[in-house]
Amino acid sequence: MTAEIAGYCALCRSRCGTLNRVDNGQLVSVRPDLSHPTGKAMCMKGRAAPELVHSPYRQLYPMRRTTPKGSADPGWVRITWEEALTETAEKLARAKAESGAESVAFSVTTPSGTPLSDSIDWIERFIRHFGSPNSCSGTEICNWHKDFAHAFTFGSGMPSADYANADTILLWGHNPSNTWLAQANAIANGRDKGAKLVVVDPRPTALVKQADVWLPVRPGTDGALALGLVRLMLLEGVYYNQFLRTWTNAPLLVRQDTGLFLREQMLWPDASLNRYVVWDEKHNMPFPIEGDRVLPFEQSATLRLRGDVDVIVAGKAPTRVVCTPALELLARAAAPYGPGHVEHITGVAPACLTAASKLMGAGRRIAYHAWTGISQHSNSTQTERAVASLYALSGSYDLVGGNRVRRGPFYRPVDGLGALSPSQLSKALGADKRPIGPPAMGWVTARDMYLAVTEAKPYPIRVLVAFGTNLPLSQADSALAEEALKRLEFYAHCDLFETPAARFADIFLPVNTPWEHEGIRFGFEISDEAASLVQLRQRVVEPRGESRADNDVVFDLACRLGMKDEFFGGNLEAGWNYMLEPLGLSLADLRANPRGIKCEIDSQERKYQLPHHDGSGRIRGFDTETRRVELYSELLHRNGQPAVPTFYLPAEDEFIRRNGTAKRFPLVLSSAKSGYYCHSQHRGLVSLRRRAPEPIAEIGQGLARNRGIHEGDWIQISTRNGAARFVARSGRIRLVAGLPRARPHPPSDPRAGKQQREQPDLGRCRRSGERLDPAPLVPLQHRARSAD
Ligand SMILES: Nc1nc2c(c(=O)[nH]1)N[C@H]1C(S)=C(S)[C@@H](COP(=O)(O)OP(=O)(O)OC[C@H]3O[C@@H](n4cnc5c(=O)[nH]c(N)nc54)[C@H](O)[C@@H]3O)O[C@H]1N2
Ligand SMILES: Nc1nc2c(c(=O)[nH]1)N[C@H]1C(S)=C(S)[C@@H](COP(=O)(O)OP(=O)(O)OC[C@H]3O[C@@H](n4cnc5c(=O)[nH]c(N)nc54)[C@H](O)[C@@H]3O)O[C@H]1N2
Ligand code: SF4
Ligand SMILES: [Mo]
Repeated sequence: MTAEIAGYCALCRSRCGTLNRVDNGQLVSVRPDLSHPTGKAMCMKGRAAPELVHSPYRQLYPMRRTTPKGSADPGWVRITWEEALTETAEKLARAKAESGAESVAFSVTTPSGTPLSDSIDWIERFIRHFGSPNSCSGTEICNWHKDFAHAFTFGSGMPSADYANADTILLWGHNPSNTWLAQANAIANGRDKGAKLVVVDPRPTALVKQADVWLPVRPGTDGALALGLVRLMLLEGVYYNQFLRTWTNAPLLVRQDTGLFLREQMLWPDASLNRYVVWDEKHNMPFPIEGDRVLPFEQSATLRLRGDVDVIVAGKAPTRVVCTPALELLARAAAPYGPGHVEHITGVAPACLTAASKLMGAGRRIAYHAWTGISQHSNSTQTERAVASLYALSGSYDLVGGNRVRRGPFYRPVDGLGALSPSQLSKALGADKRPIGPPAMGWVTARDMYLAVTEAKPYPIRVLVAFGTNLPLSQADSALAEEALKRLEFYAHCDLFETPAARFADIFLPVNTPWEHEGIRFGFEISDEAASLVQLRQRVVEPRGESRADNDVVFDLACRLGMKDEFFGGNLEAGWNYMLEPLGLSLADLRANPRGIKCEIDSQERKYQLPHHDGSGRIRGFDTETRRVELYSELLHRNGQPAVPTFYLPAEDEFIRRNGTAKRFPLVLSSAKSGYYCHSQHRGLVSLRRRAPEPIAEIGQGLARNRGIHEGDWIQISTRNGAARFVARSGRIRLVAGLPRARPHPPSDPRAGKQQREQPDLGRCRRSGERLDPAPLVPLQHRARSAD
């Protein structure tokens, strides 16, 4: 029997609308559903879904290890789900009772590069209601800067780029043609309508080849580049003046003695309010303003934005204090980044900088996205601040053709946010070092988690439950990752395959692909039409073996651990209906409409300028302390961080500089995704592996020449932490339209000088001293233990 079932591919953030053909219970093909708002195209990964679903390498039964951890073979023996879940629940309950819920950590794979988007809300609910503040989910690598650090400037995560209606499309360390196909499609639409394209990327990607301006930045130096652009735009006066005055904290005065905003009661102690203070140029005096009331145009036009002013601060002895408008402080932070200095640090030629700034000025609607190119570096918070401040100068936030804050569909969230008590949250690993960073939300870095396992610092992590994740491969320091996984008292791992991480598990719980279970999606992000669609993805084939959905595992474990009420008596459908209720929908409605149902969303432009519902005359503003876009962040300042964007060298460069090892490590390494795979996955799918059989290192032509490396040679790359082999590809750098020929490779660390030619250690792993023999690669997920 053949059928074609509508759905969407959940393998990555793109969530492309699909039509899935099933023949006699087998998924045989997947093709784009052109009627779906994200269904204009599909990539090879999505098309390879039949190979994933029916892969002979999948693990289909719960298993328990029988050999010591670290053994090449875990000696899996098949057990029942009942045994597996009873034991897992017991271990969690015991650790919680003896050492607190914080002694149980969770490792959660990414919803942007796996189908975990089906279950992430319920998993987070489970973790929070269980009481653990320690969830390790790659936050430090790919979402902290855009989903959270962005809020230091705008009070929200980075909103969705509306490329299709933009005047300028800015891709900053983001390559959607490989990583987010529906957005690549929207970019093509925008380009067809005349949008200009600016790409900031060290590599000549496919989109770079179409770009109007390419900024080939030296990896990790994006902060200096963004500050260079801020400087240029301020100098040339091409910023959106009225937006800066009305909607950012540019005019608010900052006390130079404390770094805090000047407040009304500092000047007039008897004032009943304690508003922020600005300087009125017309009357040459300070006056107070509220962040969430709009000044009439004539008044805001006379606010001082540049230079210092002296004010008299009240007190026992009135004191003269120098104060500076926030914009001036931003301008001073950017001042050192003249074109020559920027070129020295970043390798980007001055002409490219000028060309880019022309496409980013006021009056242009700029849609941008900045992703892993920024976030994977240790300086990403400040880089994000610099890029966000640059974006603020354009005033494009929440404009059609800019970055859109769409609200809705208004379903009931279930992620359990707020369920963790402040005292539990304060125990998050790393909270002492990064109190307003990811630990404040219960997200911890892999490194902090490893050290809590191996050194019991600051307290021991005894148990780990992993929903996917392949820590030794996807996070830094594989050796430490393996050591930590080995030392855990108990480790339960949910996955489709026996991966290098799963090989350390005590209990393996087999989950299945999105084609084997239902999934629900509230909004598809890329356009108003997509954002309003609520869709229940149908089960397309029966679950293979005894595999289950992550949601089923979570609901079952929750009930065993006394969270039955929070998990709707263990009934996922009841939980989904609870989410749907405010929309006036039920699962039955969605099942009857497999292509989804359009729901109401709020997609008005500039929602920040709408009035509050309370009739007070106040406007919504931005969700920041000053209710304005924060060019100056007092919050960061109070937490010992720079209040205006500041460029730091990435930690590795800094380490090398301090320790004088530039001679040994003269080159810069960064990372990019393959369009054929997600992270460490999919290497066992033949149609994909055939296209990209080997790990690739792209190197500049100059470097290749210097080292005598030819296209296709196997090379070894060594860092302080280890070594790995790759096939060399020396990218062909093309002329960028209308601009001087860019350098083939951004200059490596200028301090390294001619030591560039020095050969690194070849042939041995630095950590283990083990010889790395160039044996042919085998798929990572190659160990089939059980069959259907
Ligand atoms: N095919 C595929 N798609 C995916 C994924 C996948 O693994 N495979 N993963 C998903 C996930 S989890 C994520 S987070 C997203 C990530 O999506 P992207 O951010 O688009 O992913 P990357 O390719 O890692 O990085 C984007 C670009 O940053 C550039 N880059 C590297 N270093 C720097 C730098 O220092 N500065 C700048 N400006 N650019 C730099 C790289 O050359 C690359 O072209 O993709 C999602 N989609
Ligand atoms: N060198 C390098 N390292 C990187 C990156 C890079 O580009 N280069 N990217 C970084 C980024 S952006 C991220 S987000 C992280 C990702 O890091 P991880 O989250 O560790 O991602 P993967 O390596 O793809 O491993 C995902 C695991 O989840 C399993 N899996 C897939 N689907 C499901 C499912 O539905 N349920 C469950 N339970 N398991 C499932 C897969 O089989 C696989 O074993 O890696 C980071 N590390
Ligand atoms: S881009 Fe590919 S993997 Fe991602 S959702 Fe679309 S078809 Fe699936
Ligand atoms: Mo990611």
